[in-house]
Amino acid sequence: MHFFKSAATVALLTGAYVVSAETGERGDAPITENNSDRVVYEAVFSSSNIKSARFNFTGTEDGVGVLIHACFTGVNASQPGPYPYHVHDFLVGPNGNCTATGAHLDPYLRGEVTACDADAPETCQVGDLSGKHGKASTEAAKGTWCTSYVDKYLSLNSDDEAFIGNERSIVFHNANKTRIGCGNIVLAKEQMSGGGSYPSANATATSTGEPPIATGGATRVGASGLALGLILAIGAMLL
Ligand SMILES: *[C@@H]1O[C@H](CO)[C@@H](O)[C@H](O)[C@H]1NC(C)=O
Ligand SMILES: *[C@@H]1O[C@H](CO)[C@@H](O)[C@H](O)[C@H]1NC(C)=O
Ligand SMILES: *[C@@H]1O[C@H](CO)[C@@H](O)[C@H](O)[C@H]1NC(C)=O
Ligand SMILES: *[C@@H]1O[C@H](CO)[C@@H](O)[C@H](O)[C@H]1NC(C)=O
Ligand SMILES: *[C@@H]1O[C@H](CO)[C@@H](O)[C@H](O)[C@H]1NC(C)=O
Ligand SMILES: *[C@@H]1O[C@H](CO)[C@@H](O)[C@H](O)[C@H]1NC(C)=O
Ligand SMILES: [Cu+2]
Repeated sequence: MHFFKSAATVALLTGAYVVSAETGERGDAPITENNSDRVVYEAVFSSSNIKSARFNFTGTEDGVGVLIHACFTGVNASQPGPYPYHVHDFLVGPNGNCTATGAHLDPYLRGEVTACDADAPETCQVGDLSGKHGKASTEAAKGTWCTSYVDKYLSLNSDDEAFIGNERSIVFHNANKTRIGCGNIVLAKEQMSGGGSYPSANATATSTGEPPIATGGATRVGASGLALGLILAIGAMLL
């Protein structure tokens, strides 16, 4: 819920209800482990408004989090930037329909209402890559702009709720949130021996059941949020 951890003490001392970051209804996103650096997922797409977007996702040497490389080339300069981009819940629809990708990957149900606080990334929607790591620069409208980072909350393991390999997609937005490009995240490589240092946890194992569906945050702000905030504040006092 909308409750800022480091503001807990302030809230306790002043009795004030501080809204800054929003923890999911199901808690903060856990740091993921066992992400093999022999596994590579990709998302590559283009649209009338972006010449190319290329993502790759691999595990890390110590298995913690997912290493992401992303490059954006030739964004139509008439599209206002900087550009947010996210992991969305569903595959791209027929004819490149970005609306069909649904909402952001948000297995811990923190919703959209409160913006992601990059200083508390565990409280952000798991799929909110630009919220946690910065929006794509308007340099992408002049040529190519690339970025690279480890996101500690995505997973390459099919039994993890933050798994990105079960029919997820990437959506690229303009500054006013219009979806201007999208593409599916697909398995590019799973090397079972050699080549990497972290053992494969078998990310291709078939995932069972429905993917968790982000429902958006609108229904979760209000009295229950306030109550939970107070309960958490009291809990923090007891620690
Ligand atoms: C990672 O793998 C180790 C060894 O198989 C296991 O003990 C641990 O529980 C795994 N961690 C997660 C988060 O699955
Ligand atoms: C991921 O993309 C970066 C930048 O384009 C590239 O240097 C790197 O080789 C790619 N890694 C994999 C595993 O595809
Ligand atoms: C860029 O977008 C504008 C406005 O939508 C459009 O008129 C123009 O044709 C686009 N440019 C290219 C190169 O697609
Ligand atoms: C968002 O930006 C696009 C491209 O500039 C424009 O066509 C659209 O009308 C804008 N939408 C809003 C809600 O401002
Ligand atoms: C795009 O997908 C959405 C959601 O699935 C659907 O409602 C809409 O009709 C589709 N639009 C087109 C042009 O197919
Ligand atoms: C990974 O999963 C696939 C599909 O279930 C299976 O065929 C393969 O043997 C597994 N590989 C390992 C190393 O467990
Ligand atoms: Cu999005």
